[in-house]
Amino acid sequence: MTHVAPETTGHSEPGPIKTTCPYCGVGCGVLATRGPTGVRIKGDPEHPANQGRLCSKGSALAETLSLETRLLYPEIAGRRVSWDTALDKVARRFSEAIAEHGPDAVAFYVSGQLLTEDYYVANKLMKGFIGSANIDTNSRLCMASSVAGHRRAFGEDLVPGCYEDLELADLVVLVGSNAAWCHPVIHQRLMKARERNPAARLVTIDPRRTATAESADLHLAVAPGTDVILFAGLLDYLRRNDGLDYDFIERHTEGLAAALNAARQTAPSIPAVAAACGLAEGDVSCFYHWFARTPKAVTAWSQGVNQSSAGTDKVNAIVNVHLATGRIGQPGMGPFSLTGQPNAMGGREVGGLANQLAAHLDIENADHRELARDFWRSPRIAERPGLKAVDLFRAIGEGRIKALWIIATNPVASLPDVNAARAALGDCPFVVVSDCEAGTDLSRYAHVQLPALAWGEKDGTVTNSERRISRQRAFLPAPGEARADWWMLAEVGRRMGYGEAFRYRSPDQIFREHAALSGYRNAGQRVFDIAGLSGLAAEAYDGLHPIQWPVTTEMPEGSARLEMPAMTDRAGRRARFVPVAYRAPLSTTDPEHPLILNTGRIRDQWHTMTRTGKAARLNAHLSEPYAELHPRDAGALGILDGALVRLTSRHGVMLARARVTDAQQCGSVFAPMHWTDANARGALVNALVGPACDPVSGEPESKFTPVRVEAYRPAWQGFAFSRQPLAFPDATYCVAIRGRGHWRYELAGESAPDDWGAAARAAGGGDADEWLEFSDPRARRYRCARLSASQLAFCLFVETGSSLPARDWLSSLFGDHPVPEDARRALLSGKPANAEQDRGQTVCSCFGVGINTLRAAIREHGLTTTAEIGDLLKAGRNCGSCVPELRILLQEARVS
Ligand SMILES: Nc1nc2c(c(=O)[nH]1)N[C@H]1C(S)=C(S)[C@@H](COP(=O)(O)OP(=O)(O)OC[C@H]3O[C@@H](n4cnc5c(=O)[nH]c(N)nc54)[C@H](O)[C@@H]3O)O[C@H]1N2
Ligand SMILES: Nc1nc2c(c(=O)[nH]1)N[C@H]1C(S)=C(S)[C@@H](COP(=O)(O)OP(=O)(O)OC[C@H]3O[C@@H](n4cnc5c(=O)[nH]c(N)nc54)[C@H](O)[C@@H]3O)O[C@H]1N2
Ligand code: SF4
Ligand SMILES: [Mo]
Repeated sequence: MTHVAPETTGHSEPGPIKTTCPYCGVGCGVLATRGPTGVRIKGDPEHPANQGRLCSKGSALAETLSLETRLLYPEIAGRRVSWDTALDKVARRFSEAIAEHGPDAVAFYVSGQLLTEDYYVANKLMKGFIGSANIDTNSRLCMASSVAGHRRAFGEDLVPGCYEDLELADLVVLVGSNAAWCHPVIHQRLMKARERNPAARLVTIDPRRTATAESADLHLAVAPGTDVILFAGLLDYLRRNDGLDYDFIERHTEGLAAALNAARQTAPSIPAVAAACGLAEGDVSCFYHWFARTPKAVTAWSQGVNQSSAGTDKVNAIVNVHLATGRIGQPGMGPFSLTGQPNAMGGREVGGLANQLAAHLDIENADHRELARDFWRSPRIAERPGLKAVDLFRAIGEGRIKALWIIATNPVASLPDVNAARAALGDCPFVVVSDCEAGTDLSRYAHVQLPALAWGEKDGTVTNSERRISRQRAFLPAPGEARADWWMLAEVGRRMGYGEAFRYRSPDQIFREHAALSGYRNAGQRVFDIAGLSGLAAEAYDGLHPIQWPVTTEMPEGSARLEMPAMTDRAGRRARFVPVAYRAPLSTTDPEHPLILNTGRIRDQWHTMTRTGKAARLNAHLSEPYAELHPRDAGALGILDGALVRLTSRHGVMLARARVTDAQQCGSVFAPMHWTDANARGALVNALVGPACDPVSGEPESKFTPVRVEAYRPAWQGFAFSRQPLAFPDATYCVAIRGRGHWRYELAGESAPDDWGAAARAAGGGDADEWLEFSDPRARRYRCARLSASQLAFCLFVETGSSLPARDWLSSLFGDHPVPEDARRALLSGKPANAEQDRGQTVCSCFGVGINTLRAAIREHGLTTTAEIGDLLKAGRNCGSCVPELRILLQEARVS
């Protein structure tokens, strides 16, 4: 089932709709066109964030729009009901819980993937009408440390810079950011700028040698968690080497002396910094020297900074060096937090976090509370901060939350210590889940499920990392009975007795209200002010061009940069230095858990894979949960590249495929966060991660978990391919990967069936004109294949050892064509007769170019540039996301 194409409804093909990519915080503009063969997606050349570019995920958006696994109707206890029944029930259960136990007995847990309008309504309902601040968001796991750091430094959550600054800078420092994979279009803009300005330098600070680090002039592979020392050392170095801008400091800041003192104690010398951070002295002094003598410097960061028990201190250690040098809010200069989700920034504008109010008003400030209440004409207002995500789930576990509504996020996959979160949800008396998808790991905990509009159907605004508000526009009809999130929230608000305040008919009304609140009794006190947009009529809202806040009567065109310090000066505030001292991560290794687990993202998947997992080409890049280990650690543990491993922490266990690489530092392991029970049994990384949080921001320490890694030796392992989805209930490890025309399963189990032939027929039997089988009981090896109408329909390869063939060739046989005779003969060997045909693991997902093909072409044709690779194989020529990996292959060839 797919969205109905316009032809079938008798309309002619409409022109492209301008919208915004639903993935990362870069916020790329997208042109979406519905045509007879489906939806076509292109980068919007007029959108300032991407100027026409899209990364691999954005380019594959059209492949993620199928309705096959969508939640399309409201359900209570798994049975379809009408919207009225569902909404009445939600409103009643929330009202009853509040009447009986007070407003703090209910909670919302929402998401940076909501539109600003949805987010605004959720926050207004909870803080202004229910009267509790128990609304928190997955931004707690993501941006909270940056928010807290900004508020400590600027008195408000402000990101002074813009993307152009990264291009104008002569020095860009990326801290804890794998931008080549996670903010690919920013990375591409950066790479282009370096071509224009070859003197510009890039420094990356990351324990791992990532694809981003490969493109840098200097990579500082810091010991995990030590960034505060590195930046405190930089501040002290600037002091010692006449690098401070005392004029700026005196006029616009406060607190320098204490910050300098703390810096000197934390990081007294370059050798001390180098030793504490595990770096070479020469590299530290090179970085410090470059920073000191390059006025146009931008320091951009992401989760390697935020997701730490010292995350807020890391942010302030970075902001301190920019304040000390006066490099802020000017072209090519500044501290720059890269946001994760498409509307991470918008959620902060409406106050979606439990310790904010709305429109950058402070919940701790009585005047601000009065202001919001007055504007909303609400019966009450939350008096104090609510529960932050990890505390919220702890409270649920303790039975203190009687009704919970989860919207657009999957806490049983993405929260730390998910086993505890699962137990908590299982005991919660009333759980509502709004999602676009059915059958997520979360859905089984829902008493009520509400079907939400997805990207392409929903309509509203989002704000990207550079404060740019863009429209997401619908270009598809609403499927089934799916409705907008703001509508569900408003309907529940109405049914709880707050009809007057929730009488919204369309998102433009909500946006106008949000914009008006930002300007309400503001007079320059709050830099977040978009009152200039509060008069947008529906039509103007529909046509809104991307615009950066603040937008006021004085600045109707918006503001690329926050003219800092002018902005904070005008608000009557000085920028503050925050003294920071090093605090070690909260969990420590012990002989049982000697390695540090670092977690994060891969290039072609988005979070829990509910959308990217539908696109075959995105699944080809890195298809399986993996754990990256340094060769020395792997050697000591007897772990081979490609073997299965078991990771154990104090909280849980996970299985994954080992990748042995010296890009990983000794003593640490990296595992991606994407796989969930919905597509991989036994491979959930957050089963391992503990609940330790930054004491200031409440953000979990997702990058530092002590673990043990050991070889996993199952009784059997193998893989299967099938045209239909299958179940392998006896496998302990089972990863389902959607390919083109087939499903692939990676499997392992602890007890083998007595008769593999019977087991295979039970799993993948069906109409067969041919059943090929090979079995070698002594080698404990079994292989079979089923052909139907001369096409390959199913195959299974299992054995005790791990000498299984590569999967690419078999997967290529699942097209619409009969299996050719020579391939049929080679089928059960799993390898083509001519071995050259095995492309190897996919590197370029747009054109399906594999690593073996690339290596061979580089060797045989003596290719030396990515342009030459593009000319010959097209790889890297569409979205460009694989270009950093192509460079690594060229480099590898040069070295050998
Ligand atoms: N492909 C893809 N892109 C995405 C997403 C996705 O799911 N997939 N999600 C989006 C979201 S919501 C977010 S928040 C962003 C995240 O974007 P990033 O923060 O760039 O991504 P991560 O992989 O989480 O982590 C970044 C790096 O931090 C490093 N790191 C770990 N510990 C430390 C440390 O102590 N110090 C330093 N300096 N670095 C450390 C890790 O090794 C990792 O390479 O990506 C966004 N973009
Ligand atoms: N170990 C570890 N854990 C992490 C991280 C890490 O680096 N390491 N990163 C953390 C970070 S930064 C983040 S942002 C989180 C992300 O974690 P989650 O927010 O849990 O991940 P998603 O898969 O994005 O979940 C989104 C859900 O919302 C649904 N959805 C999408 N759009 C809409 C919509 O418009 N309306 C509704 N109602 N539903 C929608 C999707 O179908 C999906 O089920 O994970 C965090 N967890
Ligand atoms: S960089 Fe990629 S994922 Fe991020 S907004 Fe742009 S196209 Fe989407
Ligand atoms: Mo995030």
